Amino acid sequence: MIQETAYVALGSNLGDRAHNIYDGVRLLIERTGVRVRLSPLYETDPVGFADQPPFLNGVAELWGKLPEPRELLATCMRIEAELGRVRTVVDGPRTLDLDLLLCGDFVAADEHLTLPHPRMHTRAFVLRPLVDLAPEARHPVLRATASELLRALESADT
Ligand code: PH2
Ligand code: MG
Ligand code: MG
Repeated sequence: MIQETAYVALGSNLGDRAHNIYDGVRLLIERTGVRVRLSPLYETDPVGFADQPPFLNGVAELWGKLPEPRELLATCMRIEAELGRVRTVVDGPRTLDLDLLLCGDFVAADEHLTLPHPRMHTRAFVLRPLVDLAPEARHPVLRATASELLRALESADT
């Protein structure tokens, strides 16, 4: 397989949030064997289901001989479960959420996997750290860079 770049969003709002995120990154490195860079982490207000604690959010860049996107998704879900995630309310509190944002130019839309992530361009808590890591990363469907998407979102908000 060729060298590829993927981006994974990390979010935590239960327990030791930074520790959960660093554990997630460590397990991503161990399980995929690729290089990982982590963005700065931001404290953010919950979007959607509002009655829950604030989140810590960041984005990881994975670079190397990546597993297939569906395998990478399965790896993310296993790591979430290992770090104690229990699914109760949709969008509710979690020890660690790992969302696949982009896998190179791969596009998918079925019941198991949607790539690019269907809400990434609407969420500042994803775009801000993505821009820190990779302002030129391109959304293969919207055909815009991460920094263009963040600018569009910020001007829509104000
Ligand atoms: N994740 C959600 C829903 N709402 N809000 C913030 N601030 N950060 C998140 O990671 C987040 C959210 C669903 O995954
Ligand atoms: Mg999520
Ligand atoms: Mg998720």
